[in-house]
Amino acid sequence: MDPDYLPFHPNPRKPAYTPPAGAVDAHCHVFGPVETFPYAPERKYTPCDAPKEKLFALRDYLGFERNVIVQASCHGKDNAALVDALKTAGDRARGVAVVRPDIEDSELAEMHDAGVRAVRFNFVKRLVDATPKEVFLGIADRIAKLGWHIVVYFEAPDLEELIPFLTQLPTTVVVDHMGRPDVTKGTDHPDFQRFVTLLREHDNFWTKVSCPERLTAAGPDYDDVVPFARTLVDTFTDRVLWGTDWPHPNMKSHMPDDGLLVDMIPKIATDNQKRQALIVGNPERLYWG
Ligand code: 0GY
Repeated sequence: MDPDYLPFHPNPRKPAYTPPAGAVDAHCHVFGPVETFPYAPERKYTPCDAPKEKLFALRDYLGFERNVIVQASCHGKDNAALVDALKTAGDRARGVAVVRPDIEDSELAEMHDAGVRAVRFNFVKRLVDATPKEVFLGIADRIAKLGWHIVVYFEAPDLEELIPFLTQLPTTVVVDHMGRPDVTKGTDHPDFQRFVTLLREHDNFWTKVSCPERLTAAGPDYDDVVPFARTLVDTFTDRVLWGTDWPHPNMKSHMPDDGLLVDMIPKIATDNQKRQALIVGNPERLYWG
């Protein structure tokens, strides 16, 4: 089965920046291998296999201790590859699953034992068919009882329409990739300011300052994305997470060097206290607390 985008970087550089003890890559994926964990028939793209062994080797190489592994749309609602990776990693990983509304309590309990602590609601139209809001609200009520939270993925132009729904959610809500701003418009643009206001007015909202490689217009070293990430880290220091997004599904323009991504951390979190919160304290509280 041929992947329909680029393979992940074969030999990322060793980052100059050394993460502190306990550092967490809070957004990454495992894909396949397809013979063991087939891709979902309803998927919108076919990824490159990105098995757990490669993820854990990259974690060690980049100087991280832990991962938060996020179920991506190419595996649909079959979380087998995710759960398998979590069981292998033990206390060194936590997971974010995508679940069916009729999932059994026993399945949720098994996922919890493996390390799942959140569900993901995906609103990106090129990645998934739409799910009715009532279905998401039903799932939200069930997982809230387990102490889990919700990760949401949408693009900036869709935020305005989503706010009434998002602000009903009963848990912590983590927004992937800074709500995907159009970085050519600048941090003052109403779309990004709407996102900042959402976080300011609702202290259950967090965000991942991740994916410069998707958001950039300039390309590596992604300096055009830094002001967005830095604004969020400066303003909401205790509610930000960082992740590589390895193996970078759907990246067609170029494949990022994961070492370069790690070297962005000091640019977006400009002192030790902010870096400690971003890559140790915040993920620790949310996923290991
Ligand atoms: C990401 C981003 C993407 C893919 C998915 O679930 C997914 O397939 O999240 C994307 O294509 O923007 O966070 O991995």
